Amino acid sequence: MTTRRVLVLVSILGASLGAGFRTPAKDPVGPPAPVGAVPSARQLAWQELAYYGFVHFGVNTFTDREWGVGDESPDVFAPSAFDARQWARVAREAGMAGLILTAKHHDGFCLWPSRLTDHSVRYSRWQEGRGDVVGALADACRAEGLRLGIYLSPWDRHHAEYGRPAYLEYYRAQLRELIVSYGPLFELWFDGANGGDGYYGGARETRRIDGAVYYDWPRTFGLVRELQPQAVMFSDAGPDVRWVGNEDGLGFETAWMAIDRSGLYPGFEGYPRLAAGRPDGADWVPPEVDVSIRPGWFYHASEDARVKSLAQLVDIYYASVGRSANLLLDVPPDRRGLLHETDVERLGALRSWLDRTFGTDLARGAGAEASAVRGRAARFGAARVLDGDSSTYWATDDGETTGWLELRLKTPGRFDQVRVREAVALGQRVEEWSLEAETAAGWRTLVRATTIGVRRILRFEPVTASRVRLRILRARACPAIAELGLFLSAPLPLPARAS
Ligand code: FUL
Repeated sequence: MTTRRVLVLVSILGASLGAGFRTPAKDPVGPPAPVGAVPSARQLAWQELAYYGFVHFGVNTFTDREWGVGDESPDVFAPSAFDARQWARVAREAGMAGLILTAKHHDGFCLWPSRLTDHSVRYSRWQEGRGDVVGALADACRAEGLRLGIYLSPWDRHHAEYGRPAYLEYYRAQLRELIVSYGPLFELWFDGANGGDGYYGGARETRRIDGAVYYDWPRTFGLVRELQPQAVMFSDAGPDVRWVGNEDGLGFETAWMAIDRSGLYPGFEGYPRLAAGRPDGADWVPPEVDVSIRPGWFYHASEDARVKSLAQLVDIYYASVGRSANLLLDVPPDRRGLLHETDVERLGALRSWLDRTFGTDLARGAGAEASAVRGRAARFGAARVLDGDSSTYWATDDGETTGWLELRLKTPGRFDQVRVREAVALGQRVEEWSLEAETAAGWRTLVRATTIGVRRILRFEPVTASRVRLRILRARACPAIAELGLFLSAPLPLPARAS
């Protein structure tokens, strides 16, 4: 036996003997009690996705509209080089976790060969009626390792029975068709828009519905829960994910994951006023930021020169993912049925910028200590914010709602942003915090902010330091901080100067 092997054996024996003789250390405290509303397992999983894509595609792509009237002939839908695999490949390369497709927009045209209507790809000359956009995208997502989500517009400007009970039977049957035919879905998207007028089977009139009662949402939500229990459902009213209240890519600086769902429904008037959430809201319903890479949701050749710049996309990333929301970025396929070259280039530029910025966490390998540690237990120690595991955390004792956590970098690092995450399984706790660094000129406050939530990323002037302190200034209960990272922005190309 080599000396090394003997040493290993001795140390194993020693460890097991030691364990046998020692009185097991009593864990003096358990985890902090949750505060307020807490996420479900499906919400916790969804929150980790952070960034995925929206695909608006349908008759509008060919009529150059944003809202189709509902009288479009199925033959209008005629992509010349349809390739859902290209969408999925681009999305994967862009770092997106999945794609959500408008299986049916307000015009009522179905992108899958539904058995319930003649207003679908089945009645189109495209692929001799054998085409199935939803099926093709489901296959493409599976092949590229992406998740699939479905947008099924409740408002249907084609259907003759819209506004009456018979339409609801149809809507739920459509939903059932989709959720049993295309494998697991990660998100169902229930839009709240309703403009009133439409084709409605030829009636061409205005139909007003009472959004609070007409759709009987609890039944629809129940159907999804029953058949796709892992899927989250989005609407102004959740139940799992809520609208952020604008289409500009802007999350809230002070963002609470909880709201009061009671009385809300998709299309609730005045919803944007409630969109920031409330610290003591009864229901955990985190926000999703939906925004398009172009001015419109659908493709319009006239907007080819108005694809958002890398700098705009970067700002949107910070204002959404950086403010405790998920980012749903729309990239609409063109009339070929392909994502346009400009959009593809821009998504790639964003991915590479994000990789270069967040690829190196300057806090990795740092020493960590805190003003106090819950029960002095290692499992709640300061080092937990550096272990890359969002389920472990630094916490203080009950009632200790302020404190600091200091990182000592091995060598001074230059950084201009911080990413902080709370252990949100225990509810959202922090109300105010700051970040300080010891610079050549002494300790300086780099940033001061309110909520953290799932993740908060804040930028500031670049600084070089080796000691950095996260200060919790106010919290609803003892803080539980899951992760803390420091990063330096990759350079952004200068905007092209107008000639
Ligand atoms: C809105 C719709 O009216 C738009 O057409 C688009 O689908 C957007 C994402 O939601 O409410």
